[in-house]
Order: sequence, then C-alpha cells, then structure tokens
Amino acid sequence: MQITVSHTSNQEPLSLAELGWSAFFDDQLDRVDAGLAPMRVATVHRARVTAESQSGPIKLNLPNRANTVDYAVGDWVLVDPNTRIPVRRLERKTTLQRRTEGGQSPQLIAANVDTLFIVTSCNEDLNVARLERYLALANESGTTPVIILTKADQVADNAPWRDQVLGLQRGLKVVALDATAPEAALALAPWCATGQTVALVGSSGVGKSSLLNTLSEKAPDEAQLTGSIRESDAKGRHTTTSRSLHRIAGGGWVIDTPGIRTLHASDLSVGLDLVFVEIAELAPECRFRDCTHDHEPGCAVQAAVAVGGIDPERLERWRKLGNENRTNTPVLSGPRGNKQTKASSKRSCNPK
Ligand SMILES: Nc1nc2c(ncn2[C@@H]2O[C@H](COP(=O)(O)OP(=O)(O)OP(=O)(O)O)[C@@H](O)[C@H]2O)c(=O)[nH]1
Ligand SMILES: [Mg+2]
Ligand SMILES: [Zn+2]
Repeated sequence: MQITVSHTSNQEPLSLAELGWSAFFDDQLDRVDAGLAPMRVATVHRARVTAESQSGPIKLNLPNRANTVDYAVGDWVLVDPNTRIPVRRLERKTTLQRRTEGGQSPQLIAANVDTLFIVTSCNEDLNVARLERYLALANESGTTPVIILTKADQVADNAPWRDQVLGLQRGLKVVALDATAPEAALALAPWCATGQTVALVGSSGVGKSSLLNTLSEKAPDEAQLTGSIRESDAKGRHTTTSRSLHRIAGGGWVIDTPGIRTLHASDLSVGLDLVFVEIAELAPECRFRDCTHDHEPGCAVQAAVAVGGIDPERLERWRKLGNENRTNTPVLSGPRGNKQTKASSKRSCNPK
C-alpha cells in the first residue's frame, strides 16, 4: 500500500516494512480501511501528535479536544490522507508501560518495540536492583532486553561492570560501548535491522540520547540534546523531556525516552519470574505450595542458597520486588472504589 501524503521531506518513500509493518498489523486491516494510510506515531504531546508516514514525517490533525493519552510513540495508526485525521489505532504487538506514583492508569512509554535497550553506564550510578526492575518491565511487555553499558571508554577495563550485570537474567545480552562513537552502531546492528524497533530506557545521564544520535547519524542541527552529568554522583539532569521515534541510519527505528527517576514494580508476574528464573524453577520443589523461601522447612530455594547455588542477595531483592509488585498491582475496584490486589497476602503455608 502506498498512499501519497503531501509533506516537506524530500526522502525516498519508505515501504511499510521499512516503517516496521508486519503480518501482525496486516491481519488487522478490514475492507473499510482501504484508502487509509498506515503511519507510526513519532511524538505525543498534550494536544499534538506527529507521525512517520511512508513519505516522511507529518503532523496529524486531531479532532477538537481529542485525548492524546491513548497514543504511544511507536503506535500504528490508520490516517485519512486528505484530512490527516487518525481514524483508527491498531492493536499493539508489545506495550511498554509503567505505573506512576498515585497514577490511576499506567503511563505508556512506547509501543511495538522489539528490543529494549536498558542503558546504564560504567560508573558508580550502576544499580543491579534497578536493572532487575527494567528487566522485569521488558519481559512483561514482550520485548527482548539488552543491557547497554555506556561510557566504556571512561574505564580501563569494563569487565567489573559486565560481571555485575551478566547474571541478572539467564541468557542476557550485554554490550559495552562508547555511545558517542560511530562503532557503537556496529555493535548494536543485530537489533537494528530494517523493520526492527528498539527503545532506549534508563536513568538520566546514561547516554540514551547520545546513543540515539549515533544510531540515527543525525546532523548536529537535528540531533537530540544531550546534557552533562554531575561530577559528585554521576547523575544526569533530565535533558530529554519527551519520547520520540527516529530512523536508524540504514535500518530500523529507535525511540528515545526521558530518564526515569523511580520505576515502581506493578503488574509484573511473568516479567519477574523470567528475571529470577533460578528461584521460580526451584519453587515447585518446596514443601509448601506458597513457600516464601524464608523460614519454611523443606524450602528448596533456601537449600540452594546453603550450597551456593542461589545468591542470597538476589533472593532478598526478589522478595522486596515481589512484595512491592503485589502491593502495587490493582485488579478489582470494589463498590467504593477500594482497590484489592491480585495476589492474596495470606501466607497459609498449606502443604501441597
Ligand atoms: N565518554 C562518554 N560520554 C558519554 C557516553 N554516553 C553519554 N556520554 C555523555 O554523558 C552525558 C549525558 O548523555 P545524554 O545522552 O544526554 O544522556 P541521557 O541518557 O539522554 O539523559 P536524559 O536525557 O537526561 O535522560 C553527555 O555529556 C554525553 O556526552 C559514552 O559512552 N562515553
Ligand atoms: Mg536524553
Ligand atoms: Zn521455598
């Protein structure tokens, strides 16, 4: 499908596959959609949404007082090419979202992302507990996580940082690089091929926008702003303030996001089990079905800790994250809107 939309760009038209289209989206098209142009949401602001069309970036026309909170960067929308009004949003292949403090509905981070680049630097800001939260988020959303260790050029040897993160999830890929050097694009090429979409997440100052500029080979006047970090604690200054989709030079798409201050655990069940798979795997062997792997007799996890098969610090982090996830995960609203959580807080220790 190629529907012409007038625009200001002079680039060659892209195929839908180059925009990231796949059978998953094709299957959602109906006959009534004939004549509408599929486009990808590139930026979402309070009253303004832009998209990447086959013929370049365009501003969408939203009906008066339309709510933009239902749009995520990376979404596919079917647009009327004459009015530029988005008629329908297609179902998402993957949804990256997080719950914010006190927020009723989850905040959308990005949609239709294949690979989540969890960015952290080879410096003292690296925090394994925080990375485990990002991993759970990636797993839960159906995206493949890759840990990117930036600022590898600032250390004589990146092995100590690699060693800290390699064991955080089975089969985890870790890439150490200098986000500002062109070679970074080569190291990340396996996840950036045509049709692929990656999203960059991580704390402020870790080099997400620097990496985006490297991957997209942006000219200096078009580049994402990057900011310095504080020398005292290596923390960034929240330079990027909104999410945006950009074309990777010669390949897929990359989404930049603002640095996240706190990532609350919520709505993560599969996500947590995949991060802490060594614990999840042993749990069925515990004597009690609802074993907390703490004080119970016949606990297979504690037995593994005793012989050095499971890291006790990881077990402690699993417990903390699991408790937080249960507390923050709403499922039912009672008649007065009182929230209940998915998992029961009862610890009955019933034998199987
Ligand atoms: N030497 C070196 N500097 C880097 C690297 N990555 C990022 N920087 C520097 O670190 C600072 C922060 O980089 P940004 O790209 O703005 O970080 P960010 O993650 O986008 O930060 P926010 O937008 O605040 O979330 C800038 O001064 C970059 O030049 C790297 O791999 N090596
Ligand atoms: Mg940034
Ligand atoms: Zn147990």
